[in-house]
Amino acid sequence: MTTTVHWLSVPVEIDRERLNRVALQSGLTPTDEDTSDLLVDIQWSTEPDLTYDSLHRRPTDEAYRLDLGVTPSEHVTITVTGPRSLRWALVDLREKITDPSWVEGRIRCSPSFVTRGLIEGFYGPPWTHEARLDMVDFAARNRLNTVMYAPKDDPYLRRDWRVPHAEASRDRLAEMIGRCRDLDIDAMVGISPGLSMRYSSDEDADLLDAKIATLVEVGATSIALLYDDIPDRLQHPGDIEAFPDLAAAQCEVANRVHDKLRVAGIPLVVCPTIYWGEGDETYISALGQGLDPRIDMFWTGRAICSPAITASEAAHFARVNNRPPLYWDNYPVNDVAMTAEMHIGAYQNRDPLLARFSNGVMANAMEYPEASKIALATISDYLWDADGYDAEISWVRAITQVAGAQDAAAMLAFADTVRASCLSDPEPVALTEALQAFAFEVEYGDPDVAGEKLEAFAEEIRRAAAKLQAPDVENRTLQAELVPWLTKYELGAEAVSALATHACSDSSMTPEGVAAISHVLERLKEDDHRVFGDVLEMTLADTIL
Ligand code: GDL
Repeated sequence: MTTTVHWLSVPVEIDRERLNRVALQSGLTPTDEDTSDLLVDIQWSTEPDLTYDSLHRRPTDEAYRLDLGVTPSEHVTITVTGPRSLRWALVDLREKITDPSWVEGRIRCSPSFVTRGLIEGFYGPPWTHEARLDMVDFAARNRLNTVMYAPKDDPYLRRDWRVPHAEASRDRLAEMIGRCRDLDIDAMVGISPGLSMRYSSDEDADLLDAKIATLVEVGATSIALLYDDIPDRLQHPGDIEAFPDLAAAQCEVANRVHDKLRVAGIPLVVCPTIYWGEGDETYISALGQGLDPRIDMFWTGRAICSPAITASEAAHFARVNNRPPLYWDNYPVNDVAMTAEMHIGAYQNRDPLLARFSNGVMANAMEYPEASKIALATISDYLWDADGYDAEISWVRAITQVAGAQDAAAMLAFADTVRASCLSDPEPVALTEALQAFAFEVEYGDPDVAGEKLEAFAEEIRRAAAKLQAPDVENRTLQAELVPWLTKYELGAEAVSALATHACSDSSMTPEGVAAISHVLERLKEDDHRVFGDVLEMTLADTIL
């Protein structure tokens, strides 16, 4: 369903053609009809209340004001301060018009965090070019302002960093960055020379400059120098002779790169080799002291994949390292040791006060772009309004946005069974409750009723699995990414059904019952995709003890 918009007035500062393009990109169709869904009056402002971010003490181009009438078609005034502010206002209006809780009145809107982004920075097959472009569109529709390109398996940026880009790769990168520019999004590109770079070598310094010059030529608006996942001590004899330690070598290279980029107005971010911990360890504090304070430092928090991030941890990092951390948050990424998990749960355990001590968060996505969007949509909600963020509400909104309204209920039921991640207890809430209620009813109530209720739950799983695996599902790309997890989910219905049939007696089980449960348990164990946490297999194993 399209939402139409009619402009009641447009200030001279705004180019109408661009305005209509931004509206379309935000999901609004401009029309000349004054019977449209939205009637919008646009105003331009330079007032400090909208152009200054007092929390981070810097100018902002992202704030806007909405004056909402009793209904959307009655009259809406948006007061904007520039291209980004206009874009976010239109995205917000597009969201609000479908929200039944539309409230009349004046709202000043501005993001909690300065940098809000996503990273293609995982190990594994990089996204396709089309998926990457689509992800930039997704970022814009969710008011994320930064996209970082740094897949570990792009040879030109890591293993073969010295080799100049082939024309086709360069063109694809330029197109992706062009899409970012068109959508008012910063395009950050990460370069990782550290697997083989000699920090003291002039020749390597020139090659690094040449590679960075290519990235700037194709339009990168910021550069990240990534020293993660490389040897954590100096190895080359020339480096050992030239520098007291790794931090000194890395600072010299980074500060030199920063000086060059500064001339072109391009900011630099550095990712340390040890990028997690307390923030005051010897290496990181040496890096923090040695890097030019205008360089941002990536930090993943207390662990590589941090279960929680608090404002006081960020404040401690900032004190020791001369700058607030820019979080590289390893969620929803599921590479390396996490490949059996599917991270489609809501973002959680990030302090609502974090924005006071950090300029931003960049979320590292999964190799599955479509499935990543679920967590990323919740992350964007948190980053825009950390105080008002409600993980459950945001999760339902995200699932509806990505899976489609038709399949949202089935997807929520499935998503409840794949909670396992660094952020969340792996146990599925609904299934755990159903199994506990079953055991109680068998022991203290009516075993037949217990069996019927659990069978009804198995049927719910069966129905949700069938809906999500059906050819007419709304998001086919998402479906394809979830295949192995959905297959196991479907098997879970069989397992729950076997319990309902054979374990609903408080006396011992029949030999057929034991055989049926053992069989389904074996099949569940053979498939290591993380679905149903531990509770299902544990319950099955307990019943045949
Ligand atoms: C890492 C890598 C990242 C990877 C992630 C999860 C950083 C800075 N680097 O160590 O590329 O996807 O862990 O495995 O996090």
